[in-house]
Amino acid sequence: MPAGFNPDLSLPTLWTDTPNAMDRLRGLYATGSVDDGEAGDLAHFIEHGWLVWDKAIEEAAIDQFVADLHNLHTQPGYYVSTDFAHGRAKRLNGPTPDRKESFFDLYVNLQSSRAVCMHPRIARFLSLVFQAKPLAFQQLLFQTSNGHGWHQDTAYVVVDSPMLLVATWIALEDIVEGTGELAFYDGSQRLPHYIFANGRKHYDGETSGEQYVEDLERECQARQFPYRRLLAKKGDVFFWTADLVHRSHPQTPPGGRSRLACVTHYCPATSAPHWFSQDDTRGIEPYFHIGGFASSLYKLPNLSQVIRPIPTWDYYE
Ligand SMILES: O=C(O)CCC(=O)C(=O)O
Ligand SMILES: [Fe+2]
Repeated sequence: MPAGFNPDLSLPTLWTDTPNAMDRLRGLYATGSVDDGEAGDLAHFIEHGWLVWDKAIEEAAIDQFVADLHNLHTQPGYYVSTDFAHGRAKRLNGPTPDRKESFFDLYVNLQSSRAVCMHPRIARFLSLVFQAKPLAFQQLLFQTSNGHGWHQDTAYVVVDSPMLLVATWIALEDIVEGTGELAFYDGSQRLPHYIFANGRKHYDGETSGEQYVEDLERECQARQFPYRRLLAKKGDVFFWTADLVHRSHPQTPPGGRSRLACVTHYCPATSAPHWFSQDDTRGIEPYFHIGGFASSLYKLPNLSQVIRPIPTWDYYE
């Protein structure tokens, strides 16, 4: 079967993505499981597929994270980044500062990353959505926009139960229009499931990237989902659910300007990222009883010291 939308398919989802989610929310509210503010946040998340909190992360926490980011080069070989400079997938960091590439899973070695992406307020909201504690399992620290085209994270961020996924996008500076700000189609989490030629929701490596992008955009426009751009301020937190269609808004010249943001993907701790099938990356590091961390790049649990990534053939020094 060629890739495309399948209106007949139904998969287990977060309760917030079920058709009767508002009834379920009424139950949580009536029994005192959520307060007024949380009920409002959940209602917005249910209806729109996203939620934004203004200035939810304390300035000092963000500043510490950014300071640590600018010091990564003092520990060469400990951090994994993209390698757009050489047209490759990944590299280990070197001894000189890098202000362009995106860094993966900084929560493994930086307490300042954990404090931001597993902020107690974030962990609490995710626990309500998951009805389990959150497991953060994939993070990208963007220094500039990578120019991602339209996608749903379910295509690239793979959980054993694919719809049990939420992400945050946390602004580490005031985001300037034209620098590739996050953009999304409001309500697009309600599209029918997009199924690749492999019969799954994750990208099959065969369908052309352009076709996928065009299919998503055409369907969102046909349904008249409003197009929105996130001009976030430092400390703002944006949540989105598994299938919300989003991208980097195209940059205006000059490209490559700073757009400091931390994106983290979470699943309920009762689920598992697909790579838990490999023994050496299956570990979970608990975090103050509010959540946990896993990483496909490092062997956890071990947050008591700074650790190196598991060596693989596809890193370049
Ligand atoms: O920050 C962006 O522009 C998009 C990031 C994204 O889509 C992701 O990491 O899932
Ligand atoms: Fe994404």
